[in-house]
This record gives sequence, structure tokens and C-alpha cells, in this order.
Amino acid sequence: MTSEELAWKIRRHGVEMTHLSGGSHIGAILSVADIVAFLYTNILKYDTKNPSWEERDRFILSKGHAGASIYAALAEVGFFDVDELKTHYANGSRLSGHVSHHVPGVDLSTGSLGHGLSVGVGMAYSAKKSNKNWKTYVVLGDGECDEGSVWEAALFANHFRLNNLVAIIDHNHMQSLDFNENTIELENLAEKWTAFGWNVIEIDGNNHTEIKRAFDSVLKIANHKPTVIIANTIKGFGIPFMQNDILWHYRFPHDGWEYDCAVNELHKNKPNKVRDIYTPNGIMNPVLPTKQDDVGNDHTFTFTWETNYPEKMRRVTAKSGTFDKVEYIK
Ligand SMILES: Cc1ncc(C[n+]2csc(CCOP(=O)(O)OP(=O)(O)O)c2C)c(N)n1
Ligand SMILES: [Mg+2]
Repeated sequence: MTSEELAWKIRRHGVEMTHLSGGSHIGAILSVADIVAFLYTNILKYDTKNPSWEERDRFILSKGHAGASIYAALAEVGFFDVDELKTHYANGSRLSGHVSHHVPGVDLSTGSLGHGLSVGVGMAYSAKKSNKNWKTYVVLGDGECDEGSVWEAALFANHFRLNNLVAIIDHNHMQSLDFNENTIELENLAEKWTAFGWNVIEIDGNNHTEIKRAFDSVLKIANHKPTVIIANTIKGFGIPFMQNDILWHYRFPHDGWEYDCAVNELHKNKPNKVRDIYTPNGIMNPVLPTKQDDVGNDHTFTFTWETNYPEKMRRVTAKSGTFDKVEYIK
């Protein structure tokens, strides 16, 4: 399976899982899908028959609210049956809303932001002390980088020259209620990590060629520093009416136009070899939003989409075409 194929499946499962469960965070799942897919198809060493294999690479999704992306990847590569994904968020299911270590293939439960890098640093440190070859990979949210513990871990990783540690930041410029820059200023993120002693690689995190380039350069780095990949992404990537719209941090695709259009948007870019197990041909006669439906509006907490908008955010807007009127409105 290619990384593009797995990324599509993660997106499709993510829509289904949040739709069925009424669970949140579809925007965050879509944002990180390409990074997760690339890791599970090209980078991580694991054994689906022996999840606690000692030589496996360690992986932590520190932005644990996007747990559906990991569950979908783990099921698709063979850690458990894909059918189980339907139990996401259900009472008694091991596929809890946020990432659970009770799921085979998961090293750390996450969801309370700001802890994953600290634990990852500990893992990398122990590997180094015991001369182990496995690596540690941690995916963080950019809003998560508001947490002080992230920067304490960054200091530690530099101090102990943890060149067996790779952090990837899903830099979608948004957090739960607003843009990062309207919450706590984060820029210049790359300079901050450089100042903390890390190698910094900056890429478009929804582009698989660029993700490959980033991991290829990680292999070539010969110094003793830890590396961070700042992956510029778009929250909601792959479903235009969700892109860069903060509404979809918490809202799930409801019955009707939200679910129908989400599925059909994904089908516009479905790789040929991939089969959609839920709606093989997309949705015939989809419900479409009307002018009264809440689509294309600014849902940020501060309503500062246009006024006083920083130039750098405008670039994100232009790139994604967010708030372009959704073409299939009746
Ligand atoms: C310690 C902590 N505080 C608050 C939250 C609530 N929360 C869940 S997701 C989120 C936003 C995270 O933003 P970001 O890290 O940028 O992730 P994204 O969804 O944009 O990928 C917040 C504040 C949390 N999970 N943990
Ligand atoms: Mg974010």
C-alpha cells in the first residue's frame, strides 16, 4: 500500500468513525493523515504479530485527539480488524476517543496535550543509553506547542544529543477555537526550534513528495542533534468545506449534506486501487447544503478572519482556497 492510498483510507475511516460516533476532531484527523500514512508505510519498524517487539520504533501521537487517524492506520496495516473501527467512542470499546495504549501497536495513551514529547525524549534517551538502534517519532500539534512541557523536553533532547529522536509538528496554524496567532503567538516556529538546538526541516505536510524529502534528509543528517520536521498542513485537508474552518475541530459530519458531501469530496481524489468499504461508489443523489446552511462562515472565537489578519495567515488562506463559496450549494 502506498502512503497516498493509506492517507485516503485514514480520511475515509475518519469521516465514518466521527460520523457514526458523533465524535470530534475530524479537522485534526484530516490534517495529520498524510504524515501518519507516510510513517506507517515507509518509516516505522513494527511487527503486527508482535506489537511489543523490542526492536520496534517507538511512535507517539502526542496530539491524541486525532486518535482515529492512528486507529485507522493500525487497522489498515494489520494490527487488528478494520471492522473494529466502527466501535470508536462506543461504550466498552478499546478504541477510545483519544489514543489508548490498550490498542495493539500503541505505545502511549495521549490526549492531555503537552506530554508526548517528554515521554518520547525518555524513550530516545533510554535507547541511547542501552545502545539500541530503534528510533522514536513524536507527532505534535502546533497549538500543543503552547504547553511549557514541550519546550522543557526540547531542551532535554538537545542537552542529551538525542539524534535518535524525530518530532513532527502538524503545523495547521489552528487549535481548537481559533488560529494559533490569535491564541498565543507561535511564530517564528522554525527559529524557536533552531534556538533550542534542533535540526529543523520545513515542508508542506500534506504533500507526500515533500514528506519523503523530509524523512530522506533525516537519514542523511550526520550530527548529534534531535530533528524536528515542521509540517505545514491544512486543518480539514481533503474536504474543502472543512478546510481551515475551526468549526470542524469539534463538529462531526452529521447526517445529510455534511456527511454526503464529505464522502463525495473524498471520492473526487480516491486513488484507483483503493476500495471504499462503506460507500464503494460515493453517495448517489447526495443531500446538498442550502444557502441557509452554516457553510463558508468564519467560526473562529475572535472572528478575526479578515480584519487585522497577519500576512502569513493570509498565505494559508490563499493556498487552501478556504471560504471560497462551496460550489455545490443549491
Ligand atoms: C492539556 C490539554 N489542554 C487542553 C486540551 C483541549 N484540546 C483538545 S484539542 C486542542 C487544540 C489542539 O490544537 P493543536 O495542537 O494545534 O492540534 P490540531 O487539532 O490543530 O491538530 C485543545 C486545546 C487538551 N486536550 N489537553
Ligand atoms: Mg493545530
